[in-house]
Amino acid sequence: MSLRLVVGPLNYSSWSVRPWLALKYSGLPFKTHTIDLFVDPEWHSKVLQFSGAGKVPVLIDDSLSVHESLAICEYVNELAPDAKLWPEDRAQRARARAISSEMLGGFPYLRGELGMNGRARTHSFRPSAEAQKEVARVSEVWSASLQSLGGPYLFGHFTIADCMYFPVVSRFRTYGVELTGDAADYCATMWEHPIVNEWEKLAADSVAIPQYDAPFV
Ligand SMILES: N[C@@H](CCC(=O)N[C@@H](CS)C(=O)NCC(=O)O)C(=O)O
Repeated sequence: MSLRLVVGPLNYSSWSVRPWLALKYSGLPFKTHTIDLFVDPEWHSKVLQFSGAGKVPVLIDDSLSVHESLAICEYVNELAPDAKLWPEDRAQRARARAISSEMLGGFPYLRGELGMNGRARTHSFRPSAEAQKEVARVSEVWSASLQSLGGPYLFGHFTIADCMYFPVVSRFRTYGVELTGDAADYCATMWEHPIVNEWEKLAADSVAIPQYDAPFV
């Protein structure tokens, strides 16, 4: 086994951050290969060398190439079952998969209006009514899980569901989204996780993508 995770700049590439967190948490040795999306003139052809889908992340394991963030997290879970990246209880596992899939396919306004930019901050951002509804839905999803299992992570211990929702935690900080109760506590817990702290350092060193920084200057 020789794992290489192909990612975009981790400050911005929310889909890349998700399996990066899962891999880090798994304890499996892996290398990170960053392609400077939108900055490197060859970025698109470089991504295509790893996946015909033309998007990152991609996990390379010897001759195998796995694209799609959630599929990569599933593969990591199979390689490192001891990390228990999914809850052990079947019903909880079903719910963790459901809310992870909801993240993958949903929240278009949140994703569109609150682009991920881990090191940027603004307090003047006003989300649309649609984005506000999605923020409320995220809080509801978090609260239901935290109330059911008592936290501090969505399913008690850290799982793929936390990896899938972390970019939203980061967006809420970037855009000054005010949270209360369970949602606020959950975000505080995530910001204390050592792997999240490691991501913050990498995000700080990411290449700058001017069009993604423009709303903050
Ligand atoms: N559903 C995919 C989404 C991947 C995706 O959209 N990645 C972005 C970077 S965060 C990308 O490669 N963008 C380049 C492009 O769309 O050309 C996943 O979960 O991995």
